[in-house]
Amino acid sequence: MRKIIHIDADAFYAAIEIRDDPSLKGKPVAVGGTTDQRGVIATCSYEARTFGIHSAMPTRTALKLCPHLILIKPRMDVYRAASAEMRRIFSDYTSLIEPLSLDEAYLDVSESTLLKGSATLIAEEIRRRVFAKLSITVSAGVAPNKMLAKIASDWNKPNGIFVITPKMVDDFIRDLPVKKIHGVGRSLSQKLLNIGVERCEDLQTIDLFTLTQKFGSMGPRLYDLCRGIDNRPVVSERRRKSLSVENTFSEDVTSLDECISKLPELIGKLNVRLKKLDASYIVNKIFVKIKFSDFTTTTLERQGKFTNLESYIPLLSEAYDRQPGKVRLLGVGVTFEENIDQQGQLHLFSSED
Ligand code: TTP
Ligand code: MG
Repeated sequence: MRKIIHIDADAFYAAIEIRDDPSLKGKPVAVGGTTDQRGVIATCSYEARTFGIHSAMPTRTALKLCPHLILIKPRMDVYRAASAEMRRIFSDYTSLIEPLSLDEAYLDVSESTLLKGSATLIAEEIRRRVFAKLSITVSAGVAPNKMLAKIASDWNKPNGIFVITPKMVDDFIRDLPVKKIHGVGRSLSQKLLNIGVERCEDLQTIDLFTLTQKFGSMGPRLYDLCRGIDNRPVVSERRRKSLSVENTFSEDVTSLDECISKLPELIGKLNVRLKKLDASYIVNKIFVKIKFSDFTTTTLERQGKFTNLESYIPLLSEAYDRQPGKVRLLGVGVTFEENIDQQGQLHLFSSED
């Protein structure tokens, strides 16, 4: 029997903003884009949620629901740093950590002997330590598998914990609405409702063959999940060594200037993907890759940490000059500092030094 903890910070981005500006405490606060057409809410405080505001809602709509909503621009660097701090705390209990996003992770503490091997005590201690270190609250779910742990962390949110012991699983799952299962979205839960299935107990009455006929590859998974069975392991994130974005053009690009004109879009995409990584990823080199029309490929890298146009243009010019001509594909990328462990600690000296 495994012991899995799911940790999920409460109103994460908003909580960080309120922490850094206590005058916001108790007020409806949202973090997100401005009111132009594309602006959406990333998240909001629980006070703002009472107005019906939620993640992914257009900012305009949110302001209609709550005209005195305090809107704050996201500060991703600060959120990433907080995320790395949280993971550092998790790593004191297990190395089996699977982050789902900046504020969410599964921990497999089955092998941990700390706190008498009690997953509940570990989860409580993690919640206390995150609050002491970061002044934000996280909720925790403790259960024998990932599916149940994730449901449990939501059960007493915010600032709560819920434990599903192996003995409780059968009773707990029976009453559970199927839409609470991670992966059962709105359309699937509607389909299930159409055949009279609302709770897991209802789903348990349908045999595996019928489920597979009706729901394809999701069938066997539903069969297990509605019985509280989920054997997916907690998989630690493999550390990336590099990150790049490339584009194969529908028509060859024929000059350096034209290549340069393709850079802003590529760099933009690269930066979007870089922002999603936690603060333990530190860029140490940037590179460009060119594939010419004869399929020969060249890459050129340079020490540097800035992923902007000014940094990439000289690199691209130099790489292009190696074989001026037609270009099929252009890529931009970065490599990361490698002497960093999963907890974001920099190890500059190896044991031989
Ligand atoms: P969530 O954990 O889904 O939300 P939350 O932490 O704000 O609130 P709670 O867990 O208490 O319900 O997401 C974590 C962060 O990810 C969130 O603070 C902002 C960001 N996010 C977005 O940018 N867009 C989104 O659509 C969602 C769901 C989250
Ligand atoms: Mg959260």
